[in-house]
Amino acid sequence: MSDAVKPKQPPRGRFITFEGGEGSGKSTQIQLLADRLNAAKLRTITTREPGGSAGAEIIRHLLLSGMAKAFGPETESLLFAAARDDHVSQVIEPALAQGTWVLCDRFTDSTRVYQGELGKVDPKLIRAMERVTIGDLKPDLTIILDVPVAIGMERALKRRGTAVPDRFEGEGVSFHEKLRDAYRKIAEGDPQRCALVDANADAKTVAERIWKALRDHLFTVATVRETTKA
Ligand code: Z5A
Repeated sequence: MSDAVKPKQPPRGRFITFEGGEGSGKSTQIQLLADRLNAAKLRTITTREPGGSAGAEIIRHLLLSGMAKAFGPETESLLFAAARDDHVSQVIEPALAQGTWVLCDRFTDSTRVYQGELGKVDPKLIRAMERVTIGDLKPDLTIILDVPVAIGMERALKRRGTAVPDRFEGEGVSFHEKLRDAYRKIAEGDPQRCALVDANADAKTVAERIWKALRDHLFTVATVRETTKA
């Protein structure tokens, strides 16, 4: 087929991940950002980890019910990796290839923090699993929502009501403090990819902070040209 009649490939979508501790407001903010991007005519989907594809949702149940906890953090890491592998190949990559923006609630940084920093899984194993599951796929931007632990736990408790805490919600204050520190360290170490956003404010204010971070990181002159051509 000559170049003149080849169907035009849309520009690849952008991949934005959201990270942070419990109750930091990821799900709330992902939805607000998706609404804003869709309104700007940028086709956008939201998804989550663990889960996001049929196979990965089954593994999510295994992990969050606590059934896998007895096997230790290495095995839990392998299960998170298996879920990610399915999610990336079935949902994330096809959407990006079609020019859709993908907003994902948690991704590889969660494994680095929860299983790596807190579970003490060898970083070499974490990196090896990343090579297998995501290859060269790297988020264009990672929003890390930062909130004091007491506030995050209070929000999560309020939302949970009388329901039983899941595998990770059952952890204590010091676990969540270490988590927060680990996320701040990731943001500090990779400022090109990560934006640390102060999430200790009302949802609308946090959404504006995220929009600013997105503009600063992604909407360079080249990106605006590329997306308006699509
Ligand atoms: N995990 C892992 O260990 N390794 C991995 O590789 C991956 C994950 C991928 C998934 O839990 C667990 O899996 C997670 C890490 C582990 N464990 N924890 N904890 P999940 O998907 O069930 O939940 P989560 O990711 O932790 O998110 P969350 O606790 O559900 O919260 P959130 O999404 O960050 O927040 P939210 O649902 O938007 O808001 C929580 C409540 O606060 C809700 O009532 C809101 O209305 C309220 N809210 C939100 N924003 C505000 C503001 N700005 N002000 C006041 N109130 C607010």
